[in-house]
Amino acid sequence: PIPPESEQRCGLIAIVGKPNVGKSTLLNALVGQKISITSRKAQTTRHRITGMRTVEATQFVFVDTPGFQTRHGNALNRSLNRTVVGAVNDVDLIVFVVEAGQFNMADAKVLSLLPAKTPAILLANKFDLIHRRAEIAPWLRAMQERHDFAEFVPMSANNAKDIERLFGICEKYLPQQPWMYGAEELTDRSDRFMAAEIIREKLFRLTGDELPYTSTVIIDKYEEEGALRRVAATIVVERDGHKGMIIGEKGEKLKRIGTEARHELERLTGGKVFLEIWVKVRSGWADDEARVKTFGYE
Ligand code: GDP
Ligand code: K
Ligand code: MG
Repeated sequence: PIPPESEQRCGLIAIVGKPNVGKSTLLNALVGQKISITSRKAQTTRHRITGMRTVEATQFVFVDTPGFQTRHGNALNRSLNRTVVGAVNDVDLIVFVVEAGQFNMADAKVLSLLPAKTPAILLANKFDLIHRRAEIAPWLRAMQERHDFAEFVPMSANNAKDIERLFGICEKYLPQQPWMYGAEELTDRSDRFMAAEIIREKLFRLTGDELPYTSTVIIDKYEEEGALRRVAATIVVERDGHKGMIIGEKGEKLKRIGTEARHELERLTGGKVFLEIWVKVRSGWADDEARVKTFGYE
């Protein structure tokens, strides 16, 4: 039963941190379904991704963000950083994610963006990788001197009990106000958007280190015929050499990217998917403000 509006609680929670600390893994665990793509590479998340979870009278609206980019100042990275800066303002709570026991310049840069007025939780993720837990105490003292954190949560994003506990911690920072979304909604992103993201995830996971930063995916066609989806997508890269890396010998690599993406899209939509993927070279696209915009970055 849906509680009356006067009893509903709802708030925005931004998940921020440097690349690869586990923000998107955390969002997916909180929402209970994969809505944000993940990989071992930086720059996997390039958009603000909203995921919701409604538990009894409380609706948690989580916002996953790109990792803040401190290296190259190209147009794409400037856009990613604007997304991060935009996401930390006007939220009820900030979850600042770091790897437990670690803190470097890239973490410090993100920390400096947090508005002092907004309560922030220090989430020390990947706690499963810490073998000597006693070492965490001095690290935590140093962290508390850096920022006035409202809470400290050592945990692992892939541990279900830790995720349950996190809901309880976040809840008290959310105001009493009517829900923004339906009780069953999980994300505000469309299946068309998810299709581009899923293809990009497979591309990131199946190719070498050089590629991700200079590649993106655009959807040329997304047609629905009952339960069937016809999708055509283009992977855009910056160099001819990169095109070869994606296609692979006898087209094997591109075929694998397509097959894995198709299977995941079929799970997501619950129907059959026909997927065609093309590869196109647009040299310097990530340096070109206009092109970055046309390719869907805010
Ligand atoms: P993001 O860039 O901060 O969004 O990080 P991702 O969610 O893409 O995760 C980066 C990598 O860290 C992936 O390979 C995840 O599987 C891994 N990861 C995330 N959370 C944990 C955790 O709690 N423990 C361990 N061991 N690995 C994790
Ligand atoms: K990542
Ligand atoms: Mg991410």
